[in-house]
Amino acid sequence: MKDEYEMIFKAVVEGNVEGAEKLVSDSLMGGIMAGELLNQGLIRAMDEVGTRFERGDMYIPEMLVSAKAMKAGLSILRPYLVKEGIPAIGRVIIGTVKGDMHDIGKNLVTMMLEGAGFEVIDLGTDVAPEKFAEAVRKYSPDIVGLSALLTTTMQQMKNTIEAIDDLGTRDQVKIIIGGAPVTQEYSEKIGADGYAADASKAVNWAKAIPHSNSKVF
Ligand code: B1M
Repeated sequence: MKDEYEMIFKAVVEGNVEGAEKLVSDSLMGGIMAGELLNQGLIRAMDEVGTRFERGDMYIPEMLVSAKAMKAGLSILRPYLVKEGIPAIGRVIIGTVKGDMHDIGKNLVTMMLEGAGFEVIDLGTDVAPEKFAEAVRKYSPDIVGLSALLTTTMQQMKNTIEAIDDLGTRDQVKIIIGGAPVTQEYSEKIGADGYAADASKAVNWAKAIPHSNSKVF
């Protein structure tokens, strides 16, 4: 394993934003391929972050800083990945449901999915069911992710799934839901395909389903 990969891995796991950015930039200048830096450095690091989080060796604030470092490195890499034609492993549309402004968890899930190699289209917060449905029609994602933090906005997840069902292409997309008040049982009740209790589990779930919409970054 090249030293550069190890240094990038360490910078991301330790949440060293400037370090990750500089190391990725220097490695590119040194002639290392962007795809290798992505897989051997950034994605491997976020896998490690997910594993440590699941073991209880890492907590949300640290995970957020690692995700930030990964994002900083990824922003340097992105134009080179386009040039190299490295495909994203799948396309995800994500958002916090209507009436709900909480976005820290949703942003964490987004960053972890990007770190795992997914293209993520983030619709933001307070996203109406029709807006999700419109985005599904426009972008044909593999996965739709819905986040809700309030018991009062959970119902919007059901409404959103119904709006997506109405498009008539429900078999082409998988829907995952998450957020503090959400449960596996609720996910089954409203017809979602999956539930994740945290960002790391959301990534594992997303990686495990088949993806047809891989596209260049
Ligand atoms: Co509000 N808030 N908040 N809040 N807030 C909660 C959720 C609450 C539990 C606090 C409490 O009373 N104890 C409570 C909800 C009660 C309930 O419904 N049962 C509450 C309330 C009541 C409110 C307001 C109504 C308060 C008011 O104005 N009276 C109001 C609502 C505004 C609105 O949305 N319309 C409100 C406002 C706010 C702030 C704006 C101040 C701020 C949000 C800032 C922001 O997000 N930009 C805020 C915050 C910060 C919180 C708490 C303190 C923290 C939430 C958080 O960011 N956690 C929260 C109390 C708490 O949870 N302890 C609370 C960290 C984050 C990383 O975790 O979001 O759970 P979480 O995400 C996790 C998992 O859930 C999962 O992965 C993430 C990472 O592991 N996950 C997914 C999340 N989405 C996923 C999607 C997936 C998969 C996994 O697939 C797509």
